[in-house]
Amino acid sequence: MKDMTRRQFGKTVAATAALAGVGLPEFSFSQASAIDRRFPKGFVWGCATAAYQIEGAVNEGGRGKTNWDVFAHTPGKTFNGDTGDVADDSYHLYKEDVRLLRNLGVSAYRMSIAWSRIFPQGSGQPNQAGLDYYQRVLDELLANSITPYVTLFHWDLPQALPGGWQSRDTAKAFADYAGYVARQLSDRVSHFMTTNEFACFTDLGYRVGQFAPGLRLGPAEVNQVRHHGILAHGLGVQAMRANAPSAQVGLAENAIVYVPVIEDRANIEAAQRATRDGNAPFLTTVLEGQYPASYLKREGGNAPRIEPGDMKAIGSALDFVGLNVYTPTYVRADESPQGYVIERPQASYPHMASPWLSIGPECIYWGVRNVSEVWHPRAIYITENGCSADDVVTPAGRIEDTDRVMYLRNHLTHLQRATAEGYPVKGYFLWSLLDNFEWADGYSKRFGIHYVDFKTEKRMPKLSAEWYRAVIAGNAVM
Ligand code: GBH
Repeated sequence: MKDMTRRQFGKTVAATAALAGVGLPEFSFSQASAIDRRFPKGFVWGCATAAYQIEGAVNEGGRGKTNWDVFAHTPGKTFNGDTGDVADDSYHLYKEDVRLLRNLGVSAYRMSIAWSRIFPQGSGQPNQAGLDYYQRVLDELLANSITPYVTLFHWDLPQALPGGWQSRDTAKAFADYAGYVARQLSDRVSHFMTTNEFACFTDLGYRVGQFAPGLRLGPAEVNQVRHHGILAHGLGVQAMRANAPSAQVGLAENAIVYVPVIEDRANIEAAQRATRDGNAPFLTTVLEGQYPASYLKREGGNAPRIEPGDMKAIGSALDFVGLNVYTPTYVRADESPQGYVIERPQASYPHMASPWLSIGPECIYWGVRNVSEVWHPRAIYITENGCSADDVVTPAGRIEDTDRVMYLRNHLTHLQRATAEGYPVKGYFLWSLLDNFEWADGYSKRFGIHYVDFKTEKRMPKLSAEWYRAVIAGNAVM
């Protein structure tokens, strides 16, 4: 088939089918594929960022210190000692960033609010300058017909809160902050996400120690931290409902995505069982309003201490579930009591520039499908998807990130399948608009579709930005 054009191939297929006595409808191959690749009308296209990763200006506008300021300034915690002190300087350059969004043609932008700009001490007195800043950013977006989707907590925790997520009071402080922001900003914002990725600000911060605050606690304490994380979300939802009854409220969660090794009934069911188990302390509990019995049994005496009202708050109904999807976890049905086994990646399994970022684009389809079939949420958004790549600027000043385009195009192909099969996925936010502070990896990993020269803060569209613009214009995989 090497020298065959697609048209010839189509004819051959049709001829073969005719020979086999199978009637094929009259169609041209290229037309059919254009139709198949389209997304539903009104599909939301956006880009995502987070406050500490882009804003900089850590000492301006009355902003209070956060756990990430402290962590990044602790020697040995981040690559090269990098910090978010300046980052993309979006605090000052936000109008330029909105211009980039506008050039892409996105209809939405997912951004986060720095809690410590609104409440420098985490609770108590709000800071008007912080609120004013976000009102300016939101007004700039709205003036450019870009709908803001706002995350309230993307890991930058006010340092002044005693004990951080080890304290139950932090969940209550979050609810006060969420309610206040909902009241103040719901004139400009109709979609809010409470928290971003429970496992990252709980397990990675308090068990693995790779993220702020860099602790390695035991299982009982870790389960309590996890409980405070989902409790913050739940109390936050309640506070937002009370203060902004018409707002759409959800969360952004990097649920583990289980991909059946073979797409047959047994393995698909295995993937669904794994979805409930593997996400037990987080998304499963949030969407079911109780910890799975198997989780409580497994944790035994280390299970979290729960107070009256906690589970009701945690299980608050949501308007949408946001999924941050990057990598697959392959699962196979087996005869074990749990009914499945997880396949670890082989040494030769391909990944993007970040070693953890295994390439398995069907994960975006299974992320949507597993969550839909297990919990039937009203709506799903892909709140993050994207990749790191070893971008270089050519002498001609271009960034030809064909590997990122490959990654993104393949994911959209599988996301389009999810929409075509009727799963309720309403939009897609590409991570990220800009290269930015990649947490423990500092500035060593670039996820942007715009290149940022961190010496000059100059932004340059990569090939992937040009590609995304075409996707949005065509509302189709391009
Ligand atoms: C998201 O996390 C975040 O929401 C976003 O802020 C971030 O910039 C983006 O993805 C890209 O990373 O080093 O092997 O221990 C995605 C989930 C969890 C993936 C932590 C990387 C570290 C793996 N991330 N994980 S490892």
